[in-house]
Amino acid sequence: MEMPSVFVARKLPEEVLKALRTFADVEMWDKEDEVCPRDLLLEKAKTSDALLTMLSDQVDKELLDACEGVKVIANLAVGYDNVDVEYAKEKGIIITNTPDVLTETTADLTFLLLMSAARRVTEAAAYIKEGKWTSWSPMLLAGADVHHKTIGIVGMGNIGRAVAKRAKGFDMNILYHNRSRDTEAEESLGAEYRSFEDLLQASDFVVCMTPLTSETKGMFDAGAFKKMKREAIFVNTSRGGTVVEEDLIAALRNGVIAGAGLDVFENEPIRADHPILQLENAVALPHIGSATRETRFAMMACSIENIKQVLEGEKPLTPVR
Ligand code: 8YV
Repeated sequence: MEMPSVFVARKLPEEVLKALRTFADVEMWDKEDEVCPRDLLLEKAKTSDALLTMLSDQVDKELLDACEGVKVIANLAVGYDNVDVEYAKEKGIIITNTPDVLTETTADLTFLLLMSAARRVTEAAAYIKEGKWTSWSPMLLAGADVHHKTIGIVGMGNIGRAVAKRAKGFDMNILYHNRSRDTEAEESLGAEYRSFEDLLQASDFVVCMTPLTSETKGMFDAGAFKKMKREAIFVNTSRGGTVVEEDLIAALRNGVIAGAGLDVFENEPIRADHPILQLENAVALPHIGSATRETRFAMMACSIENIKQVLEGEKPLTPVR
């Protein structure tokens, strides 16, 4: 019997492909560092039964219209702001994502960025590497304490809650803002609900954990940074589009806020001449929130299981509703 065809838009490790090949004919864009060319993705959409896409692939109307026999598109990420979910629904194409498996890993990196910005880790690492460490002095590379400070989490989903759990371990005062109240986080973590403005004003660390939607796009703008404390550190591991990057750069440059830890940017990837990389008070990483071996394998396994379930006529594990 002929096996269904699956097109994978980025090179996957061989052991993962093996699982996919047990139930499908697999074709794959196999250049490690290059996004799958749009024309190829459009062409494969015509002939495949399933697609495995990345955040960098636009699953928009054009792509969905090109799908002739595609039953499922498994997006290798928890976020799906690259997907026109409503239009996929209209076309009867199932979209899946990879929630849960990356929650703790992304929360770890969020905390790492928060602490790196607070304790000026990248500056300090560069300082020692450049041979500048000639003596000890009382205020050399003095940063800010994290413990007992106030963290404000904007977006209390699974990852937000996992960040709050870590903050509790540091005896932090936890504030959050969300579309709806999270009574569980309030009871178990002592998190306090605040309006967006109140949270900005009261937090030492403002952490953006909200998905990118039409409501959250650009919510961290000049006005928001102005409301924050001058000592505040802004951390973003969700989506760069929630921030007006120009305003963030100006706020960091002009001392409106003290620092930032960023894993995501408005237009990724950013290049070495990006203004954010010229700032000493910003720690920047190349969107590696979920990038551990364990978690990336779990995300790939989740996507493959979703594809398998749908192609076998079953319900997917983690559909985007
Ligand atoms: C991934 C992410 O690193 O899951 C998401 O939404 O942003 C990250 O986990 C990335 O999206 C991989 O495609």
